[in-house]
Amino acid sequence: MLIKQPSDIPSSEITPEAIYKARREFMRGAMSVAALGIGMSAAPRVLAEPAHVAEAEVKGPDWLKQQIASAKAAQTQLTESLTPYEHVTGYNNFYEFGYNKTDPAANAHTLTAHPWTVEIAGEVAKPGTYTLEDLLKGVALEERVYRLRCVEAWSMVVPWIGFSLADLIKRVEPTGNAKFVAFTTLERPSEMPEQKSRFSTIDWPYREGLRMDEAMHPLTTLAVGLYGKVLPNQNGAPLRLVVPWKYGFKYIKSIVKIEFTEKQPKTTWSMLAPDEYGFYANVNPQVSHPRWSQAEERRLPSGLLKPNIIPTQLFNGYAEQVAHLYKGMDLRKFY
Ligand SMILES: Nc1nc2c(c(=O)[nH]1)N[C@H]1C(S)=C(S)[C@@H](COP(=O)(O)O)O[C@H]1N2
Ligand SMILES: [Mo]
Repeated sequence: MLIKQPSDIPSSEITPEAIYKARREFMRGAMSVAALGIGMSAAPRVLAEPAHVAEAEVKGPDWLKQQIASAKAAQTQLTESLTPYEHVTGYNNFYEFGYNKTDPAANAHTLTAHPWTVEIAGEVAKPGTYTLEDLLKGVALEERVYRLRCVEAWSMVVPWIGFSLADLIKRVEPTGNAKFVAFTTLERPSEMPEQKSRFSTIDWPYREGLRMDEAMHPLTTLAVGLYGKVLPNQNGAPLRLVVPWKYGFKYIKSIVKIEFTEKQPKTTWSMLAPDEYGFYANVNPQVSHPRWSQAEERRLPSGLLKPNIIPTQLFNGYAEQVAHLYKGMDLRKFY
């Protein structure tokens, strides 16, 4: 995949090849811009090639499609290969639509993701019910290429389209009592078959949460798209969380409520199995899951002949950006 100006890339991401490609892309951009008679500062950033999907397949209002299509590449770009669109949208966890990896892609077409509203509640000066359009008004969307590491020890690299949760938080003005942010997924059994199941062990709706400083971190993203297109339902349309240094179960999908709280909120997986899944869920190769090691991961696409096993990195490779949030904390205790 492609990258942008070398000055935008943190030293940890730089490889000789990356520097070479960045220079080449920069020169190419500068040349085409010069040919148009525009200044150097307008050199285009390089985006992932948009998914090749039929327009009829992409569900969402025109204003959203336009806003997504005009997203710019983020300041820093990862140089690892992207996981192909078919895998990102065909191998999912979204238990509301079934427990197998292919169930969400097969079943999530029943979800009505547009129109959509999100309730902002709790310790905040501007609570209320906001439409998706309200939430995105004036927001400059970015393409952010991040690693996603599931607690089940597989991973992907996804070109999300979204914006920093911090931007939204600032707009709604949390009070001094807001210490945590709690998120809730839609509960609509008529469209989410597992919510009707009498055998489900999950206490719906799906819930997640972050500490306020984690929520305000610039890497913490609200995504509305991927691969240059509106977020497919199986990936959590129309709005889902992305917290790249944490395990995938923190990336709550199809969010209908964001609540600012004084106390640490209850979260779905830690309610279900508190010894196995914690509130923090920071990716950590040294802290094993009670039933398996977290030292390595299977990077998708992965097959029997080419399992593509790679070492897992502390904070999923984002330690330089986030380790300070946990200074002095015992990461074994607060898993
Ligand atoms: N509402 C809801 N959000 C969810 C889940 C879920 O079952 N329901 N699964 C989580 C898990 S375990 C992972 S790994 C990611 C997967 O995101 P993806 O399917 O877009 O890769 O979504 C997370 N968000
Ligand atoms: Mo996961």
